[in-house]
Amino acid sequence: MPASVLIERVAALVEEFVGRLPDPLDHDLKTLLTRLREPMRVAVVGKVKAGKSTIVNALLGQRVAPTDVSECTRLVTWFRYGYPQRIVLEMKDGSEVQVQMSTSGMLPDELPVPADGVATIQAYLTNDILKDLILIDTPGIGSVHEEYSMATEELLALTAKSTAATAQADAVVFLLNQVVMEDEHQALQMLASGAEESGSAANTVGVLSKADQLGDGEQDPWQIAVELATRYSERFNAEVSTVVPVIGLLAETAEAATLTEMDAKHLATLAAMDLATLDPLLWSPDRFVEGEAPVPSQARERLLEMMDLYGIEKALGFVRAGASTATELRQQLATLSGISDIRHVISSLFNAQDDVLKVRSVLDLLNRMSYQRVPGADAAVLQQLRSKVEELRIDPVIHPVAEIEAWHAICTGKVSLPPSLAADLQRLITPMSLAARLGVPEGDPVAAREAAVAAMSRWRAFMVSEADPGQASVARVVLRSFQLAHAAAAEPPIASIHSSNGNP
Ligand SMILES: Nc1nc2c(ncn2[C@@H]2O[C@H](COP(=O)(O)OP(=O)(O)OP(=O)(O)O)[C@@H](O)[C@H]2O)c(=O)[nH]1
Ligand SMILES: [Mg+2]
Repeated sequence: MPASVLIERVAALVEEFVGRLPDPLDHDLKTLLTRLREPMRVAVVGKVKAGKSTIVNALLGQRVAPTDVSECTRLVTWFRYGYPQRIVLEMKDGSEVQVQMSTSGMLPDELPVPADGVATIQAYLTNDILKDLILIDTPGIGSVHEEYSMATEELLALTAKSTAATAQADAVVFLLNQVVMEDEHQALQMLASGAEESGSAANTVGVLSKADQLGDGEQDPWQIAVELATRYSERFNAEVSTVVPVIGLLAETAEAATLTEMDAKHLATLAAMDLATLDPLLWSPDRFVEGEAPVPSQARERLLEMMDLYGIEKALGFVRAGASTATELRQQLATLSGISDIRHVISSLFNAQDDVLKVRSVLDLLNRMSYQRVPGADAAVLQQLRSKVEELRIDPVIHPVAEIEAWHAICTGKVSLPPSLAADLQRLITPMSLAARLGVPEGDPVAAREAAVAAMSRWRAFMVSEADPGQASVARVVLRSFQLAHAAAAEPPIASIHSSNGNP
C-alpha cells in the first residue's frame, strides 16, 4: 500500500539520524520513530458528562472507562494494545506507577497517588480493536463544570489540558449535545486551527451524543437527532467533516455485552404486561423503578442504568417483535444506537489518511528539530537532516501530503472550488486504485492516460483564467497529482516487465 511506503521512507530518514545527535534531539527522534509505527490516535473530546467515556467503552466493546464519579475522569487516559494488561500512571516527574484494575475490569475509582502529580493514565488492554487504534479519553472541556463560575485561567488550563492531548492525536471525535455552548465552539475552532499547524487537520468528526435525550417526548428522539446532526454539520462545516448521531449508552450496553440473559428475561416479563399497566411505568424513571410490576425493582433499576427509558421502550418493542435472547437484543440495540456510523467514519475518514497525516507532522517536527540549538549537536549533521527533509518533501512518494493539505483548505472553506474540480480532488485523495482515482475502468491504461490529460487541461484552464492565489496553489498540487498519475499509467504493468525478462 502506498501509505506504508510513505511511513517506511520517513522512518528510514529518521533512523539514519538516530544515535548521531545528543539528547534531547536523539530522544525526540526515537519518539518520532515509535509514533510513526504506532496505530493512529483518536481522542474523544467534549464537555463534562457529554458521554465521552461511554463512547470510548462502546468503541472498545468493553466497560473499562469509568462513567461515574471517579478520579480517573479528571485525567487523560490512553487506551493501547498491550499484554499483559496493565495500567500505568505516567507521572509529571517522569516516573511511572503501576496500578491495579478494579475487580470488574474498570480503571480504579481512586488512585494510590495524588491525581495532581499524574500526567496521563496509560491503560494497556488485550483488546483487538486497539491493534489498529489508540483511543484517548479526555476530561471535559468548557464551563459547564462544578466550577461553573471558575476563573478564566482555570478554564483555559482545563481547555489546554484536553487540547494538549488532541495535539498529539491524529483524529478527534468531538461530542456535541443539544445545546452547543460558546466555549465548546471555541474549543472546536481551536482544534481546527491547532490541527492546521500540527498537520492533523480535516480530521475532527462531530458526534451528537445522548441522542435518546432529545425532544419533548412528542417526536421520536432519533428523528430529532438526525435532523439536528444535519444542521450541526452545516453550522460547524469549517471545523468538523461530519456530524453523526449516537445513543452512546445503548451502544455501550450492546457492545460491551452488559445486557445478560437475566435482563432479557426481565424485559420479556415486562413486555408481556398489559399495556394499560405498563405504559404509566414508562412515563418517568421513578415510576419505572417504583411502580407495580412483576419484575424486582432492583432489576428494573439496572435496566434503567443500562438503557434509560427510551432504550427500554425500544427493547420492549424488539421483544414483542420476537427477539428473545440477550444476543438478539444486543444486536438490535447496537443497530439502534448508531455506533456503526462512528466506526465507519473513523475507518473511512481517519484510517484512510492516517499515514499521510502522521508523515506530514513528523516532517514538520524534523524540520523544526534541525534548527534547534542543542549543546553538543554537530551543525553539519543538523544541516544534513534539513536537506534530507527538503529532498523527501519533493519526492513523488510524499505528494499525498500536499494533496491532503489542499483538501483541508477546501474542507475548512479557506479555498473554494467549482464542484466538479472539488470532486476531482476528493477522488484523488481517496485511497483507491489509480483507475478509480482517475474515474476510469480498471485495466485500461489508455483511458487512464487520456483522463489524466483531460484533467490537466481542465485544471490548467482554471488556473490561468479564474483562479485566485489560494485556488492556484491548490491547482498546482492537483496538476502534479495528474502528472504523476499520467506517468504511473504509462508504466508497463510489473507482470509484463517480468515476462519480457523471461522471469516467471
Ligand atoms: N440516556 C443516556 N445517558 C447517557 C448516554 N451516554 C452517556 N450517558 C450517561 O451520562 C453520564 C455521563 O456519561 P460519561 O460517559 O461518563 O460522560 P463523560 O463525558 O465521560 O463525563 P466526564 O468524564 O465526567 O466529563 C453517565 O451516567 C452515562 O451513563 C446516552 O447516550 N443516553
Ligand atoms: Mg469520562
